[in-house]
Parts: sequence; C-alpha cells; structure tokens
Amino acid sequence: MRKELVKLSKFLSLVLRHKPQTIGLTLDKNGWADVQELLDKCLEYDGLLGLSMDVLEEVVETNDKKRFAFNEDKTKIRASQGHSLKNVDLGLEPKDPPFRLYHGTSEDRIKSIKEKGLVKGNRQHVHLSLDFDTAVKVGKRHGKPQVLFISSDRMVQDGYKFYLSDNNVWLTDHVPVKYIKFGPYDGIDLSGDVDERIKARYSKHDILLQNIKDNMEELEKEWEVLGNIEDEVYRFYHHSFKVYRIQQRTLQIVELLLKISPHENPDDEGFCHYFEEILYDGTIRDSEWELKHNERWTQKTRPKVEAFFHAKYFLQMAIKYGKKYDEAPKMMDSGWAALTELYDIR
Ligand code: HQG
Repeated sequence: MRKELVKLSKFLSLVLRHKPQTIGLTLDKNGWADVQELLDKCLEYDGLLGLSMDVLEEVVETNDKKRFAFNEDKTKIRASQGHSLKNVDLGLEPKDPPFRLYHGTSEDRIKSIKEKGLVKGNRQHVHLSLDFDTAVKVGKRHGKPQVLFISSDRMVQDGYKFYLSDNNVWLTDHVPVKYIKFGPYDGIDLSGDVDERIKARYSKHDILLQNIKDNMEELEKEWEVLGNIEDEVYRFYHHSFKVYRIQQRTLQIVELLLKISPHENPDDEGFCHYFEEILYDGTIRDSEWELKHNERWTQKTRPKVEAFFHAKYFLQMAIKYGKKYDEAPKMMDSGWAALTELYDIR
C-alpha cells in the first residue's frame, strides 16, 4: 500500500470501527456506512485527506490486511472486523475454525492473560490469527511479541462459537486459560528475524535431547517394567474393571515425560493439545469404574488403553533417539519429530 494511503487507512479504521461521530457519520446496525456520505463527510472534515472514490477503492484493494470491504455495488463500505462500537453486529455466521489458531500479544500481558484468559477488552471480540507469522505481527504492535497457541478444536467441542471475518481474522468471545498454550516461545525473542527464531526453537530440541540423556537410566528402568505389563490390557479384553489400573501406568510414564520436557515450567505448559486430549480421556474422564460403564465398555475403557499406548510410544521414542542422536538433528526421524510435536516445539 502506498505510504500516503496508510494514514488514510488509519483514519478509516477510526471512523468505521471506533468513532464515526468524529466526522458525523452514522453506521447501520451491520456496520455499513454509505460510501457517498463517507466521501462527503471526509471532505468536509478535512479536504487534505484527499479522499475520492478512486482513492477509496485503492485503499480497499491494497490494504495489507484487507481491513475494509464494499458491498456488491460499492454503495456501502465497512470494516471487516476490529470494532469497538458496541451496537455494530457484523452478522457473521458461526463457523468451525481449524484445529489450532494463534494469538499475538506482548510479553508484558502474559501474566494477566494467565489469570483471565484472553478477553475482548474494548473490542467486540478476541482476535485470533490463522498463522504464526501474522500473530507475530499483531504482537509487535503491542511491544515485545509473544505468540499463544489456541486449541480451537477443543473450544468448538466445548461449545464455543467462532466467526470468520471477511478478511480472515478469527473471532470469538473469550478464550479461557485452559485452551491457551503459552508454550514453545516462552522467553524467546520473536522480534528477531526468522533464522534467529528457528535457531531459538532448535535450542529447545537440544534441551529435550539433553534431558533425555540425563534421565536415560530412569527411562530405561520404566521401559523394562512396562515390557512386563500384561494384565491391564488383558483386563480390557476380559471386560474386567481392573483395566482401570492402566491409568496409573499411563500417569507414571507421563511423569517421566514431564521430567524430560524442554520447557521451563513443564507442569504449566504440558503437552501438545492432541496428547492432552488423549490424556484427559484416558486418565481423567470417568477415571473411576462405575457399574454403568459396563454397558458402554469400549467407549469408556478404550481411551484408557489408548492413552497408555500413546504414552508408551513416546517413552520408547525418547529412549531410541536419546541413544541414537548426539545432537538434535535438522533432518528428523519420524519418531523424534513426534516427540517435538508432543512438546509443541516442532
Ligand atoms: C490483550 C489488528 C491482558 C491482547 C489485528 C491484545 C487484529 C490481554 C490486547 C486486531 C488480556 C488487545 C486486534 C488479558 C487480551 N490481560 N491483556 N486477560 N486478554 N489481552 O488491539 O488482538 O491492524 O484490541 O493480547 O490484525 O491485538 O487493527 O487486539 O494484545 O485482528 O487492522 O489485549 O487488530 O488489526 O489489543 O488486535 P487489541 P489485538 P488492525
């Protein structure tokens, strides 16, 4: 976008998102302004803005984030998202987002976000980005950027609604803390160039490898014990409530996986959301046997067996690659790559 237009775009953000009264403009309930009225009132307000229909079209087309949109016959215009005006309803239909979204913010806000989750503040929604790099840009506007990972798929499962603005920003009302991962970039300076970021990320791979090596004896001991486990899986097939004991085995492995975690606060940061979900179903949901579980046996108990095998797989991969690698590789074997996914540092 031409430099002169940036200023104009900012002015349009002001009147179409926050303060139409600045130029005496009115927006309809869906946030639309009449184009002719906008042009006239801008001219009245400050002729130096130089806003004509041609210029307005250029702003809409070349705007880096496609902030504004015309209706079909270009008689109306509105901002696609970002409103603080309370009475504007963009009329967006709820839509399922991809399984993960990102939120860019600044480091100094993390503490408060850890307490309250993401709140919409003045705006109508919390804004989420589709990809990591966009989130870095959003974060930079506020200070030293940090990127949060949002488990949007779990939010959808739990009944939260999402909306997609015309310019591809995902919107929702509130993101409670349990759906946010503060994970892999904690303490990493994201304002640097991409190479630096990748280097920083790989440093977490090195930490993971080193942690595995440091705990190898214990990991192997656990592996030996697990190799001799027969009963709990048998109990699943035998339809015996003793299968519930497998949860203890899973948690035992999880404790070790937390011990080798490359994160500074493994308990807070946990694992990637897939494994968290598997663990939730396999060790928390319906963790005590009840008579009625018998009627839906596989539905109730299979997740427990499944979680055990997943945990066991990660333990096996940690031992395997802890022995194989002298340093964290750039070209990864799949089992090692799976471990980096586990800790969200891929
Ligand atoms: C933070 C841009 C403390 C939040 C982008 C953010 C976006 C908390 C700030 C759009 C918090 C709000 C919106 C909590 C949230 N404690 N801070 N509990 N919860 N925050 O500008 O998402 O360039 O209203 O992390 O593309 O940064 O304007 O929202 O840092 O789509 O077109 O409170 O603006 O588009 O800041 O950005 P904002 P945002 P434009």
